[in-house]
Amino acid sequence: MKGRRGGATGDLFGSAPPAGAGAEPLAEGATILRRFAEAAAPALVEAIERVVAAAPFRHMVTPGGYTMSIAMTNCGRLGWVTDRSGYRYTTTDPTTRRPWPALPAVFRDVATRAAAAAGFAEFEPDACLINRYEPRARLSLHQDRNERDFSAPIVSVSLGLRAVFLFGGARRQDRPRRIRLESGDVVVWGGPTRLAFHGVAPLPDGEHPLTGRHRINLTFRKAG
Ligand code: MD6
Ligand code: FE
Repeated sequence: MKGRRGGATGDLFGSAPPAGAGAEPLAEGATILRRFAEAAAPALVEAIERVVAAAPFRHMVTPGGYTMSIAMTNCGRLGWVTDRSGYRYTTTDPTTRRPWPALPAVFRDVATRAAAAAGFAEFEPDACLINRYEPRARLSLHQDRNERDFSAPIVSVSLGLRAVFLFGGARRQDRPRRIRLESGDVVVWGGPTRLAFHGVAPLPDGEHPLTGRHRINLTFRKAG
């Protein structure tokens, strides 16, 4: 895929970038690691397929009664869910009534390496929310505040179709910055802007060799 990125970060295929390489500050405590997960992306997609075979994608309902345009599932000890009674983390998938599938080793590996590259050496995720966007799907501005401990970062991995990530301020009305995220880009988000409002603009149509007409986002958290 043609990108507007310059050649400054070099070819990241086949080897992990050294800590700090390609790290782009987004806000205080938030860092973009461009293409950090590009080499691991095919293995991540395979692992997603195994998770989804056990815990299928589903469109959850918000407390306000709206069905989300994003399809979601989870892996790890805890999974994020929403229904008419609210947002929360559960140990059991409400659809299958089984525990969420375990965090695949390749997931944990990418998440902990990315956290370390952004300065969070101790990150141990216990939850991974898997979001699947189809063209026109979007995520309205929200804060992530269902986790117990806001001192742990969130590691967010983008796969497949590119999206525009909206990064706002402490108040919903703050006009968000627009950040293009491409396949393999990782955002590590912690510290003072941990509670910033953020979202994803409606996904443009397209085709990606890894994911077809989808974008998949993994968000790793220490939720419990
Ligand atoms: C997404 N991400 O990129 C949605 N939240 O599909 C999020 O809502 C998000 O990327 C907290 C931290 C990083 C994120
Ligand atoms: Fe979020």
